[in-house]
Amino acid sequence: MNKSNKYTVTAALPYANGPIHIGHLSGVYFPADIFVRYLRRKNIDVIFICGSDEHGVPIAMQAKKEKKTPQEIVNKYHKMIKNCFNNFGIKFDNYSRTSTKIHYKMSTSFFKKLHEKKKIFEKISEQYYDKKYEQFLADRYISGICPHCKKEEAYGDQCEHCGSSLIPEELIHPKSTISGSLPILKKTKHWYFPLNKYQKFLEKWILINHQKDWKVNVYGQAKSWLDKGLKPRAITRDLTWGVPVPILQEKGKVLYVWFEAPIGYISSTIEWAKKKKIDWKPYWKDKKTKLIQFIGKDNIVFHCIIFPVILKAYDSGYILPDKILANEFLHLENKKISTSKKWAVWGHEYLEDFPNQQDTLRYILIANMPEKKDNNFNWKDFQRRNNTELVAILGNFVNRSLTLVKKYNNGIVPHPSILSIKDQNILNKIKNYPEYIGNLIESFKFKESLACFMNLAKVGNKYLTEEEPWKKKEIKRIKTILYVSLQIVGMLAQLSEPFLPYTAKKLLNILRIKPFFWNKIKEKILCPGHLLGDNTFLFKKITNKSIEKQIKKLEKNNINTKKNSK
Ligand code: B3M
Ligand code: ZN
Repeated sequence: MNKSNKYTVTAALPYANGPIHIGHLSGVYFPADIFVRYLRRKNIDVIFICGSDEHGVPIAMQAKKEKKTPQEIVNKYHKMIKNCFNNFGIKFDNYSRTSTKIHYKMSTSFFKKLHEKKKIFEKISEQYYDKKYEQFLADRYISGICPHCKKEEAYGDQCEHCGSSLIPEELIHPKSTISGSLPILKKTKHWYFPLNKYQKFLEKWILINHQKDWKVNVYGQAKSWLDKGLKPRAITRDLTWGVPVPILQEKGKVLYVWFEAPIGYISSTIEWAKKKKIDWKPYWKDKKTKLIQFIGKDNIVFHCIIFPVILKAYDSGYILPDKILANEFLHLENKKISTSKKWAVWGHEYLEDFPNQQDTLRYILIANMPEKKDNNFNWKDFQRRNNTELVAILGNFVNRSLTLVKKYNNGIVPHPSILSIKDQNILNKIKNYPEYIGNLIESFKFKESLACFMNLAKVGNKYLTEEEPWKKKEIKRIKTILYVSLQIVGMLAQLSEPFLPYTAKKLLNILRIKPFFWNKIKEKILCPGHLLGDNTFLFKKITNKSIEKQIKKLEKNNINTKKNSK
């Protein structure tokens, strides 16, 4: 990683149609936050960009469900989502929303320029229409049998069962999701982006340039799209909620949310740069800048195929993503997470029940991150990992070390005497951890990087248990052991931030040290003679009672939603 290069890191813009749950956190936002926190600690010029996606059918549908206006819905959830990220320590440089003026300006300027330069074309076609509601049925307004997996209730844009991207015409036995009735066909005019014209360009960029350095799931999906051959795709919709198509006088046509939302990354950057009074362009147009995008698995084609060619067609020097990272799905108690079925753990509710235990959830979700395959979250495992790993290993080691230093050396880092071979080995070994962990984070192996961090805590815990300083007669030896232990504690304090930012802060405070730049973390973190601060517990045990409460809550939600759907 070259220090002079800038990084623009984006995280998928969540739809402002519901609160954030553990699936979002483990799939997109925690990995992105680890990566960015690490880059910041490397003193790299990085911006972390996100915002709420406030348009599209999902918003309009939620509004109908809650009997509110779409505007009320996005206001409500934008606030909730923003708070949730904030409360979990996900530190964006800018968290915007796609209803801002600047976003309207940016997204319409993209459309206008593509239109002027004839990079898009218009076409009249017959599309499904709900006669009762007098509405065209795009995307999630229409459902039917998936032509690929044959499961029912596939949407007009995607089958949630097999993940295929669809267009309404492909659905078998389509029906309106608003009225349940059979749709009729009606003529309408739309603008299309000729993806097919960019087939060659994408093949070179993805299949040749990125075959090796993109994640298998991302590369695989992009390749399968290219293998099937790209077709023109509509970039407008007959809807009233969204960014109006700029070249039209009449109302009722808006930009397709997947055309406009990714431009939101740029709008959010501009908003940030304005506040900072700096130039946004180097973050999007400097060839040396790396654009890294963290997204959900169901957003892959939009980020690998559609957004890049829109940037390319717009032709004003935008960089293309260097990496697009998507995880697989996280399940909850072995069942698919579902907001509508209330089968989820929501971030804000978690914090009500486990206040100040953000890092516990961060830890468990990173440790179970579905990096290569789907993974599962269950409450018993959550409790077990908290109690046997965070409390019993990391917390216990730190606490024992500090208590002993208080007892034997008044809370002052002792001077070591003669180091045993084991002591030396440990001191030598720990100085490699910043690099080990750093390399894993740079390769987007977040689970492994956390395991490596925990391994360091295990090394410390084992050392202290084996050396048993409390049983030693010679104070010199006791102090030497405590010196070595404290170096491990110091290293843990320096390295914990990307994963456990709240714990890192506590630990640095207890030790009365500042965070070092990652490359400057040396083996001697705590110098002899340094006075440590007051010890506090880092983690709390999680009781059976609190876990049973969570399990009951899930079951109750589940029963209620089953009843309601009957
Ligand atoms: N809002 C999809 C989602 O929340 C979508 C991502 C947009 S990224 C530009 O799953
Ligand atoms: Zn399917």
